[in-house]
Amino acid sequence: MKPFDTVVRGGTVVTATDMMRADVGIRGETIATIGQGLDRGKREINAAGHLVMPGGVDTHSHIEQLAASGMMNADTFESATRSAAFGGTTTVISFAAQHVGMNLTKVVHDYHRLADRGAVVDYAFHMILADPNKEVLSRQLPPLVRDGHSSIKVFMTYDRLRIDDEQLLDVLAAARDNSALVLVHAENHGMINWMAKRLLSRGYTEPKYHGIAHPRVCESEAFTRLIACAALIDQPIMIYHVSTVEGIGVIRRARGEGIKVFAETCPQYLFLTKEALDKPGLNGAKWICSPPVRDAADQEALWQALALGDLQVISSDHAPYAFDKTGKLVNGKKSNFKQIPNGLPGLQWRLPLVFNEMVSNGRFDASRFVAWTATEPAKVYGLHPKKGSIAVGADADIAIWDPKKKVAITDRMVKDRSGYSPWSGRTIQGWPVTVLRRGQVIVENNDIVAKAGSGRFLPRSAGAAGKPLGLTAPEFNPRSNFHADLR
Ligand code: DUC
Ligand code: ZN
Ligand code: ZN
Repeated sequence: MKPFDTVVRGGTVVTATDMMRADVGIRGETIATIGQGLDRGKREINAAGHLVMPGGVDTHSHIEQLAASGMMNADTFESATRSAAFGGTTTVISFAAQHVGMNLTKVVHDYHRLADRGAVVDYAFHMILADPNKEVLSRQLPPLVRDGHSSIKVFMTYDRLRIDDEQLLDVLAAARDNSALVLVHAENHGMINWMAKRLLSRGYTEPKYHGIAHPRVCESEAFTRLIACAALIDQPIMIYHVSTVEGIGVIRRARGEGIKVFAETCPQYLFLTKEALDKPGLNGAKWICSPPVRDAADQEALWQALALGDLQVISSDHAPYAFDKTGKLVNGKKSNFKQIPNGLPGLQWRLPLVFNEMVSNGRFDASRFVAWTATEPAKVYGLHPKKGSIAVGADADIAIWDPKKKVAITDRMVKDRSGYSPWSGRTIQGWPVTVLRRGQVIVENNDIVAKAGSGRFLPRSAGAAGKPLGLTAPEFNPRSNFHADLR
């Protein structure tokens, strides 16, 4: 038998279902053996006292992306994925963002070029469709899905990106025809703009009013409409960044009725409340994201929804903007909340924050942590079993966590290009001290040692999550629609 290239020895291996004292033997890029007393490897990593977990899978991150505001966000693929690796994440899915008038094939090609030269962790793309016309849906989309871009993201709000209900139905139908999952930013656009105008016209311009401009009901209303559209087409959907009790209620009811709805939330909704935006001057801009952060009762409801399986994934929604004129303050120091780009940096912080709450504070256990941050996202998006678990034959993407290490978060620690952490001032316990990507150590001794461009594209098919239920709405059934052929 060939010797192991690397043995991670003496740690506690954690999967989404089990925890066991075991060594992990790696040959080449994959996990060859999990067991006790493995033969020596060419390289030995002592994991005694540490947790040996799959590298995180972050399936919602905006990288080097032209955003809704028309601006580029702060990161390059290199800076974003270095920050991800430093925080224990070894796979990211970011976006290839089509804006109105753009050719989708070219868009996807261009994002590939950026990732190919910069990424230090493995990556895939969701395709954002802002202009789902006939040419895009019938000619450009099918070969792109076949090439491994098996998820389509759409927005129900944001002036430059949003699609209306008719376009949403077109996208859902095209996704069904091509076996792709549909991911949605679901908020009621009209309510947001109406509220914003009312606030601004009365002089309420500060960052804290951003949250007030996104009434809670704009989430549950959009979820309801979205789910009705998805059920009509029988197309599975993923609802992004759930933030409210009411939104959870809509998802729970739909899932209870057997509709195929997946959903995620993010650390900002689990750990922040709207008071975070109530800072002097424009300082609250650092915490402006959409949907906005809400209240303590929403946080509890989100944890409960995760526990009950109504939400399956915790992603970062990484969308970094520096707190200066290249980012949050692009419209000057007198900006109103509508003029501030939306988004928080998150790739570096997602896992440590969630680990701190779930494992160190004892809210759940390490297996659940692995499930919601690695295994489930990998399954939903067609990356499992290659990614998202410690298993024989899987890619050797491993984060070795010191569960005792205390870290006081400061802006100086930031590896992305936002220049600040929304979490500065918090102390957390637990940190991924050593990170391997496909068998290669990419983080050790507080240092990132991966080369730009060493990350690899991960073509995916939609897998079980994207498979329609096979339920036909009466209007599509020739037996109850006067024999019309509508499929
Ligand atoms: N909201 C989004 O929909 N995308 C990026 C960041 C944000 O706050
Ligand atoms: Zn969004
Ligand atoms: Zn997003």
